[in-house]
Amino acid sequence: MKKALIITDVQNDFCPGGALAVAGGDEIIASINALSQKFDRVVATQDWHPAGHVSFAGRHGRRPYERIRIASGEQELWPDHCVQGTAGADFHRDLDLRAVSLIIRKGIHPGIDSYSTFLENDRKTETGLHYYLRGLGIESLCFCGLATDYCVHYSALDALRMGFKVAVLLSACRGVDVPAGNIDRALADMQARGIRLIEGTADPVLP
Ligand code: VGL
Ligand code: ZN
Repeated sequence: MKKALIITDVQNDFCPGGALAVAGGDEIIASINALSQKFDRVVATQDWHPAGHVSFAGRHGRRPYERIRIASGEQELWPDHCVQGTAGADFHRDLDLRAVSLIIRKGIHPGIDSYSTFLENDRKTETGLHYYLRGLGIESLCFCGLATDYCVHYSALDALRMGFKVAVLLSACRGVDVPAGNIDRALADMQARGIRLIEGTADPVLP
């Protein structure tokens, strides 16, 4: 069975010192780099927002981490992050991109956020990633990267809905954990739905 590694949002803004820093976000890079050779394809994703994006608290005169209702539903508000073309949106410099054949950029529309790297939060706008993977005959996906409880969680769920076998490599992920307990809730949800949660990355037994 052909399998792909999906490296999620290992960008400066999600690493220590970044605008939306995830604790230990940079600690996972070495294990991600070591994983790439074990897959038929490696895809990297990038959160890639226009300035003034709908997920930015400042645009609504609110504070980061509040929640509001917008056209597409409930929206968490974040500090400005991963603005297109800025250093914060760049991949972390230590991430080895040599094996990456495709980079998917998501959250590119001013009025729609996107946690999933398949379907944006309006649940209609496609990134096109599943056509690529399907077209290559890939059936099994492994997720790693940032953040466990947002982009990894939502992407893994969509992958499952689209009929892929799905695993999440926990030691190669870190989460935001906002609100508190969010990582544990995300893990329980993924497990309950049949997503394989894998602890070590040394020699993962993939689905
Ligand atoms: C993400 C919050 C806002 C993520 C992206 O990559 O998990 N989280 N934008
Ligand atoms: Zn974002």
